[in-house]
Amino acid sequence: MERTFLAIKPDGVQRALVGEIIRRLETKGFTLVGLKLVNVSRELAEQHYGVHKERPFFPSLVDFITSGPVVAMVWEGDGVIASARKIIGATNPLNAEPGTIRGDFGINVGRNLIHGSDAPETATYEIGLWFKDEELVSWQPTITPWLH
Ligand code: ABT
Ligand code: MG
Repeated sequence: MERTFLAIKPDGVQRALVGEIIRRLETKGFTLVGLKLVNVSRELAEQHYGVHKERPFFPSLVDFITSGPVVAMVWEGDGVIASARKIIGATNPLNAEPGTIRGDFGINVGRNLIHGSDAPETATYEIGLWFKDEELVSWQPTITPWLH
């Protein structure tokens, strides 16, 4: 079953959007298999955003993601990687459609509330970077199995 890594960034936590964001993924029908609140080290931030190392915004990106607690999550379900990206919306919240998380709650590209893996390879890399195997819980909803 497909899995993706999602992280509610420090701005999402500070704006009290944790419940709202989790609700949107839960009610869509995806299954939460990993969840923790993390104070992100610079080392973890630099590994997570390694692909952006040469970009001018890299230092401020690392400063931001290490500035406060982050809610790290792994979600499971058919097509969850692409679907979560749709639910999240465009990188720049000003371009994100209403109805998406960024479209409904954000205006600043440097404060875009939530991260979502962008492809199967990045999902595998990011899940392994943020979670130990024993922190992930495999389970099957039995009440609404048709959702999954
Ligand atoms: P993430 O889910 O955080 O990876 O965002 P997304 O995949 O939608 O967009 P990318 B391109 O990966 O952006 C990573 C972070 O860099 C910030 N950013 C990006 C800027 O601040 N300025 C820019 O010009 C670009 C392209 C936005 C993302 N995170 N934050 N916060
Ligand atoms: Mg990205």
